[in-house]
Amino acid sequence: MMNRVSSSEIPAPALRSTEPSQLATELVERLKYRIGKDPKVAKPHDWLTAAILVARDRITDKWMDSTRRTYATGSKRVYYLSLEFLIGRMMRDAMTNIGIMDEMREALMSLGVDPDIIAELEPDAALGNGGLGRLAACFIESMATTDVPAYGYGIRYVHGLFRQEIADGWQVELPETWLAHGNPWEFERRESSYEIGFGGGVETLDLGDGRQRSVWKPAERVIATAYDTPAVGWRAKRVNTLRLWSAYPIDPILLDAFNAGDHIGALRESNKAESLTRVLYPADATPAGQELRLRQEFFFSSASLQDILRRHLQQYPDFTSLPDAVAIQLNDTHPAVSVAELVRLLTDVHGMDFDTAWGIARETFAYTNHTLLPEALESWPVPLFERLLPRHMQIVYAVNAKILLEARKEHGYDDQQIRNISLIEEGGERRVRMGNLAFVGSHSVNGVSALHTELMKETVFADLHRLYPARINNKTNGITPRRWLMQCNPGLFNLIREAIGPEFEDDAEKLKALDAFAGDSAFQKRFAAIKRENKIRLANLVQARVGVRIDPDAMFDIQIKRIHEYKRQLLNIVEAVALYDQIRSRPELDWVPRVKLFAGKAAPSYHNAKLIIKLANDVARVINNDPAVRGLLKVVFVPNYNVSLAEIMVPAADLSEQISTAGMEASGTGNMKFALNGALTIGTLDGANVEMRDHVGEDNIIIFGMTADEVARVRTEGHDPRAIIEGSPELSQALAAISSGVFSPDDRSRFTGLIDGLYNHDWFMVAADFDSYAKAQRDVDALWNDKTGWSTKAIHNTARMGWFSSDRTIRQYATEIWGV
Ligand code: B1H
Repeated sequence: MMNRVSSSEIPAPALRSTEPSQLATELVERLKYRIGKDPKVAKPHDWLTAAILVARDRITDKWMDSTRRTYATGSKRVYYLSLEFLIGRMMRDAMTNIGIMDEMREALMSLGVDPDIIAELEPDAALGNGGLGRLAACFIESMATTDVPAYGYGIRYVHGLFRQEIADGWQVELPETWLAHGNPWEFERRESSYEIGFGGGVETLDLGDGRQRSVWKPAERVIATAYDTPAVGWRAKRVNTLRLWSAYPIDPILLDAFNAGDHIGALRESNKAESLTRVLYPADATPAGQELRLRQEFFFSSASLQDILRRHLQQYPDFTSLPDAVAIQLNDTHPAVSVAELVRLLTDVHGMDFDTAWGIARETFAYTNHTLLPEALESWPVPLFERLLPRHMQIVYAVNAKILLEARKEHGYDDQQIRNISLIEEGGERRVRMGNLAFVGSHSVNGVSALHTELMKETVFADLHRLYPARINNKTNGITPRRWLMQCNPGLFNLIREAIGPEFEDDAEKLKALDAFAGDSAFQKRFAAIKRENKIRLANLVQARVGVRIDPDAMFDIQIKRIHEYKRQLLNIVEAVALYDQIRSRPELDWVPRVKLFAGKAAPSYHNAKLIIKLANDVARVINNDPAVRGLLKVVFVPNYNVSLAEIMVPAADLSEQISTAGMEASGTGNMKFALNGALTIGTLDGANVEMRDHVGEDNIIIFGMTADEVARVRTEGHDPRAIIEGSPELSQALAAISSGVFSPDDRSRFTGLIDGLYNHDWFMVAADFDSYAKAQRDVDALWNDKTGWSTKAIHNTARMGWFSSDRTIRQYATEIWGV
């Protein structure tokens, strides 16, 4: 940092050859000098590390190039703050994007190394729970691809999302250890370390001229140290940085205590500090609400902001230019405490007055909301917030006073409206509302699908929206077509390239040209043959992991996502039970052979979600072993769902289940991955399904069930699920079977409570939507029997999903929110 040189003084890196022979030379060199192994004794793991190092060195050249370019051009920087980055494996992505994939395979093979075996050894970086974390990972790749100078900021969890095992049908959580063999992708940056405080009190300094300054005196301090991972865009146009923070103690060991014989006490502080970044909270769509979580949120927010401000001062004289040089995107409310922390840093540390600091904060931050579930809106008890972050509590109160005054004086808000927009939830335990803080502290508040954004305006943020009507906007989610087509489905990728040429590689909307082939029978055959290959690959995996044989000529009907009642895996399982009944009672009918596949993790404390996993496994055991089914229906729960497993399941799907209760899935992104890979969707008019229907056309998607408006109406007016169930013989029979223990002979009442919930309130409309869903499934069967018709629709899906590229989403963020 000290001796800054201008970019013109540094020669551009010589373009390195990508000849396999050159790569092979580099592999052996890295193996010897960086890993210290002779090729003769190197283990597959050593080769993996060597391959990553060869790729990383080439990426590093581009990385420095990108960083220099950002400095030289004075471009605005985007900071994406997220407590989750669900990255998955990095090697294939990085090598495809820098264009050395085939050459590297050849180089490894020339050295007698099987590239597929070493690729399988790379751990799946699971620093996230589900869609929100995976979206952040797609965005990081798309920001590099679209040449947006960006940094992702997050936490370097030692243990990411738990590994799921299934024991006797139940989910068991085991620790995940992605760093066990080291992480060759990252660079430790000891010099980028910051102190982070907690607790203590606030002192007021008199500055003499009538002005005062607050000084926070924290009682505890830890160090945040940066670890950087390069994020390569398509064709390596740009390489951005993912900067993850790790917590360290200020004193690694209290030597006095140690020498006095207190060996445990000597390490207590150190353990406490390091525990901050040890594990990812495994909650999804429901916040953990634990003190450690608030500490994690503040820790990474403060470290990131200190880093951003330090970088800003290297290029600018002061912070008045911050909103012109910096855009900070808050990925949900998890980093929302950043709003107060930025105000604190600007006022208390850098001497700015409060109103100016507040204005700068609001111009700099933007907030993305990812859920409307009331239980998911983060809030912290005031006593906890105040104890951990006393100065931030004062800032929250000061902001609140300002906003409430404005609302009352200028907008005539009544008491109820004031209560709704307040940063403090009153009545009962007082709590700090992080959603409201993020809203008022940002110039942009976006939803993640058109429907979700409209519902945001009508529900959670109705009164804030009236106060700031220009603030809420929509940015429909997207997925990166590199990982979710090019890399996970090379067969389909090559077929498309042959048919329409390579333009779609740089602009996914060019996939449209494939529409012309939808009715072409020769093309349909090749499209179907690739799907079949992908299904065989999945069938082999299922055989190996679950021990169930599945027929690649059956329809693969797949629901993979976190297990949650609103996502309604239960609806799918109940329908499987109803179908099972029918196949047995009407064997003369021509049933379409189907395999219903499930995968997903449940939050460890979410009782019903874990019970639903057990139900899927109990139902699977009975159906798969009943000779009367004649193999026409199989049910499979594939354990330990993660990004790598999705990369095998998504390309193998014929039918994609996107069946959430309308109004509850903010967007969904799995829905997009399946359709892009030529699956038909059966889904509700929820989240981004609505826009998918608009793009693929209503003939190419199967929509069923209540709309969001209908769900809202039924919930306020009340409905009678018992009458609905009694009016549907199929449903009654399926529920009676489950409830009475047909699938759980060892514990006949295991599912009685779960099914009673459907009779008594049916909050998620499982009973209310059942008949419509079952009918839609029989329509799907009819479509399946028309092979040509099915292929046509599948090809239209692939052709028309280009708009859902995260490159499009990022371009919209860039122009409409970030101004880059
Ligand atoms: C989404 C979350 C989420 N919405 C709290 N909210 C969490 C909430 O650990 N926590 O406390 C973690 C995650 N995740 C998902 O975001 C939505 O449910 C999806 O519909 C959406 O596609 C995805 C990305 O926008």
